Amino acid sequence: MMAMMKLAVLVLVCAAVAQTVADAPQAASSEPAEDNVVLEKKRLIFHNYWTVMRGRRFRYFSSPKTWAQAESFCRSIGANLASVRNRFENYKLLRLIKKKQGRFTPTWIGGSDAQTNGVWFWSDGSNYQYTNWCPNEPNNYHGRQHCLQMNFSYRRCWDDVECWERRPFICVKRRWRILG
Ligand SMILES: [Ca+2]
Ligand SMILES: [Ca+2]
Repeated sequence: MMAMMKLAVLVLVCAAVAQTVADAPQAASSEPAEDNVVLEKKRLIFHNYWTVMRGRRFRYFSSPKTWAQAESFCRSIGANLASVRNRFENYKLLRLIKKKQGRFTPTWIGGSDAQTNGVWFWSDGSNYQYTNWCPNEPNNYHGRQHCLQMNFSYRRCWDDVECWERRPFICVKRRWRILG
């Protein structure tokens, strides 16, 4: 019983200390308010370049890169190569390519089966469920096609292709990733 009481007192003391510690930084934190204004401005400027779609933001980059270079570039701005989760997103990304490029052109998105042939992943960790493969694709031609291009052929469908090919690409950001 005594031990229980001691424990209860200890818990109370710890709670009081924790509260004091929690209060302290707030009292001395007038600085971050200004930072938040700057951050908000940057967010707004940055936001204009991105197409918002159901809580995610997409951006087309026209300068051709290899798949790995493109993914690396997307990561450098806090994004990944785009995952495509459904038909609506696929359609909207095709329109985005057309709008930015002036024509339909094969474009990297974030699908890859480089780890194990035939097992596809999205580089942003999304579940790989929806697909829009062209007929007879992915064919892993010559055993060396491990990266996913969309907008292939007149059907504007998906094709697996050699990762070292250079393509324009689309990055995606989750909504909560404000900067970076
Ligand atoms: Ca493959
Ligand atoms: Ca192929």
